[in-house]
Amino acid sequence: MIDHLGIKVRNFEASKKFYLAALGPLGYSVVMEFGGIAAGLGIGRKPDFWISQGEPSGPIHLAFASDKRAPVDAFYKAAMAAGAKDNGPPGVREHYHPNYYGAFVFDLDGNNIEAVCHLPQGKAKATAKKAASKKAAPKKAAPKKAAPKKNSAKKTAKRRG
Ligand SMILES: N[C@@H](CCC(=O)N[C@@H](CS)C(=O)NCC(=O)O)C(=O)O
Repeated sequence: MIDHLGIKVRNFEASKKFYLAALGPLGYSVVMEFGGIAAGLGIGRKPDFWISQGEPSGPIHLAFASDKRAPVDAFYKAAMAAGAKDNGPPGVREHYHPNYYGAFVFDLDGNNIEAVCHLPQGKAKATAKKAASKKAAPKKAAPKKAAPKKNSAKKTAKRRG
């Protein structure tokens, strides 16, 4: 499992603004920042995507996962409004698999950035509902079996004898 990934960006502040806008719909924010030259973005408190000032080593392809399709649409819209170049609007890419719903943009340095949902439409909602109902009504613990009475076998044996 990949823990985190970092890329160099030519203009740190511009790219920070870009990624905040583009990844906001996926739940990302800036979690850590160092001296205005490096920032770690993530969902919650753990950064898994870092940008730092420097010369990009070459265009990379990076995909961010979403468990719903709507955030993929929102990612594309936000990224385009924040200065991205189009590399493929939101939609199913059946050549990867029948439920591969992705959107592709080129970021400010020409990296191919994607948001992708692998779940069939409607499935994510159903899964979320299931999880919520499990939380609301946790399974009751199975009742404990009554402990056998001590020496009951012996007593029975005595009575018989
Ligand atoms: N314009 C294409 C972009 C597809 C794309 O970039 N796919 C990724 C794999 S999911 C890829 O080929 N990456 C290789 C690269 O960027 O060099 C689309 O809209 O489907």
